Amino acid sequence: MSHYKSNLRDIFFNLFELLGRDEVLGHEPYEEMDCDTAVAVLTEIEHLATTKLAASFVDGDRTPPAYAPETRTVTLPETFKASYASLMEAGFYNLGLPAELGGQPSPPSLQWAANELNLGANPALFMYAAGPKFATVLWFNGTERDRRIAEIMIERQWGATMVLTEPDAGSDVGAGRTRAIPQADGSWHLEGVKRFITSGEQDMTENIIHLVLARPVGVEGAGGPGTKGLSLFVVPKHHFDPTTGELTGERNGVYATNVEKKMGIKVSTTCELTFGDQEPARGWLLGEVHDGIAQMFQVIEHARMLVGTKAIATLSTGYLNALDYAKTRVQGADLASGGNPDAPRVSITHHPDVRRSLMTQKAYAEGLRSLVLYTASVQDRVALAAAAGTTDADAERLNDLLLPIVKGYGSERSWVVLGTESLQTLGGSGFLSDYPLEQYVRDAKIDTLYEGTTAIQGQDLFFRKIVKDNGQALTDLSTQIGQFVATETVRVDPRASGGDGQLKEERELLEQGLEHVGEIVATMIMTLQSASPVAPQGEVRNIYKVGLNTTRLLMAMGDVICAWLLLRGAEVALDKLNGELSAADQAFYEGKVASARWFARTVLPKLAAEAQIAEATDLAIMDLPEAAF
Ligand code: ST9
Repeated sequence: MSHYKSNLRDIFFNLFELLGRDEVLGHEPYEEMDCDTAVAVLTEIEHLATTKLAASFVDGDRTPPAYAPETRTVTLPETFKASYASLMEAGFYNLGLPAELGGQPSPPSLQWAANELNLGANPALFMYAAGPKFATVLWFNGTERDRRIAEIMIERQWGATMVLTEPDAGSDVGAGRTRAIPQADGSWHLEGVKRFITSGEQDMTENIIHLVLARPVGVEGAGGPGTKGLSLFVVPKHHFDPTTGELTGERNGVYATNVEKKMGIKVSTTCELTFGDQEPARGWLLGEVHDGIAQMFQVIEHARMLVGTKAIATLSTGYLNALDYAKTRVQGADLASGGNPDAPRVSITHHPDVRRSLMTQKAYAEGLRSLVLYTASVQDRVALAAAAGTTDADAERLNDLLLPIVKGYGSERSWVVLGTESLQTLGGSGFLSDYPLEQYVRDAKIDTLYEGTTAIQGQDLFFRKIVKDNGQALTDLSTQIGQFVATETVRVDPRASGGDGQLKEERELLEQGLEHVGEIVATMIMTLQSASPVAPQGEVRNIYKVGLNTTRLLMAMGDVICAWLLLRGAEVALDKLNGELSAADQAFYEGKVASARWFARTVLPKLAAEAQIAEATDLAIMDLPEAAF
C-alpha cells in the first residue's frame, strides 16, 4: 500500500473554486491546457505519484546511496532508479518548459499543483529530475551555445545542480572562495571545494550540469568581494560535443569527494564537490561576469518555492495517514462516559484532544496548500504579462513578498505540526518505522534549513521584501485582506451554532490579526529608523531589536495570510453548502468551513501576544556575556 496519501480534491478546490484558475487555463498562451486537460493531467500525475513514485520512498531511506571514495562515485538503490525512470518516461517535466524547448506551456499554478503530488510521494526523486527545469536557466540567460546545451540537457535528460555553498560560506554566500581562472580558449578553470550540493553525484543520468558560483581572478573589474563578485559557470561532469551532446569520453575535473550521512531524505545525495584537484575543472561563463548572484537567484527563488511545497506536501500526507490511523485505532472509553470501566471502547477520533490535533493538522495542511497555490496564482500573473511582452510589477513584488513566507513559514509550521501532532496521533506506533510518520519528520526537517534557513527567510522578508520595497507589496496584500474583512456577506452556514452564520467572529479575528501584524511591522520600522546613525539620538545597536523579531514577523504574517485564504475558502464552501450536494461534497465543504473557523479561533488570537512581545523587545540578551548562555 502506498505511503502517499494525496489530496487532489483540495487541490482542485484551490485551483478552480478558490483561485478561479479557469480564467487562465484554456486561454492564451495556454490554449491547449484547458481545465479538463489540467484535471486529466493532475489525475494522471496523482496516480503515478501514488504508485510508481511512492514505491521506492521507504527503500531510498533504508538503503541509502553507497559512496565509493576510491572512484568518487555513488550507487543509488535499484528501486529508486526504477521510480526515476517512471518519472522521466511520463514526461510531465515538460509542463514547466517553454514551447521552444518542447514544453507544454502551462500556468505556474498548475505546475505547483503537480509538483505537490510529486514532492509528497518522493521528494528526492523530484529533485533529481530537475535537470530540464535547470536547462531553462541556460536558455534564458545564455548565448546560442548555451541555448543548444539547454536543448541537449532536455533531449538527453541530464541531471543538474545548483552549487553555491562552501565549507565556510553557507548563509553567507558572498564568503565563497572558489576561484575561476580564465583560459585562452574562452573556458575557465575552477578551483575550490563546495559543500552540501544536492544531487551532486548519482548514477541515473548520462551527465550532470553543475551551475557553479565562483569568483573570477585576474579579470579587471571582476571577482570583487561579496556576492556581487561572483559569476555563474556551467561545469559539466563529463565533457561533451556542444552541438550534438555526444560525450567525448573525457572526464571533467569536478568530483564528489564526500557524500554526507544525514538525519533524513537519505536517498538525496548531499555532496562535497571538489574542483580541479585532479584534472582541470573546465567551465563556461553564463552571461556576464557580474550576473552570477542574480542568475543564481533565479534558481534559488524557484527552489525556495519548491522547498515550501515539499514541506506542505509532506504535512498533508502526514495528516491523512494520521487520520486513517485515528479512525481505526480503538483505545479508551468516551470521555463523557464518566469513568465507567464497562463503557464501550471507542476509536480515538472520539477523544477531544485527538480531534484538536487532527483539526490542527487539517487546518495547517489546507492553509499552507492555499498559501502555495495562491502564490502560484500570483506567478500566473507574472507569466501572463511576460507572455504578452509586458511586466506586471505589482505581481512580481507580491510574489517576492510571499516567497520567504512559503519557504520559511511553510517549512517551520509543517515540520512542527508533523512532529507534534501527526506523529503523535499514532502514539508509540508513530515512532516505529512500520509507519511513514517518523520518516516524514526526518525528511521534512531539512526544509527549514536548506535554500536559506528560516532566519534568512525572516531577514529577506523584512529587509528586502518590506523595507527595500518601501512596503508596497505589503500594503497591496494588507489592502486585499482588509477588503475581505470589510465585505458584508449574506452567506449563512446552516450548521453554525451560536454565531451569526456569516463567519463574523472569524472576520473580526482576522481584522485584529492583521492589525497586530501591522503593529509588529511598525515597531520594527521605527526601531530600524532609531538605529540610523543620522537619526536624533540614533543608536546603531537598536538594529539588534529588529533582528530579534524578523522570524516573529515571518511567522505572524504566515498565520494571517493562511487565515485569510482559509476564510475565503470557507465562504466558497458556505455557498456550496446552500445547494444540493453529494454526501462526499457535503462532508468536504463542512470540513473546509470547520478548518477555517478552527484556524481563526485558535491561531489568530496568539498574534496579540506576538505584537506585545515585539514592542517590548529590549537588548538584554544582546548585552548578556556569551559565558552566561
Ligand atoms: C541548497 C539546495 O540549499 C537545496 C535543495 C535544492 C533543490 C534542488 C532542486 C531545485 C530545482 C531548481 C530548478 C531551477 C529552475 C529555475 C528556472 C528559472 C529560469 N530574491 O541582499 P544582498 C540577489 S542551495 C532575488 O546584498 P548579500 C540580488 O541579485 C544553497 N534576488 O545579499 C541582490 O542584488 P540586488 C541555498 C536576491 O548580503 C544580490 O543577491 N543557499 C534575493 O550579498 C545581493 O543581495 C541560500 O539560499 C532574493 N530574495 O548575501 C543562501 N536576495 O540587491 C542563503 C538576494 O542588487 N543566504 N538577491 O538586487 C541568503 O539568501 C543571503 O541573504 C544572501 C546574502 C546570500 C543573499
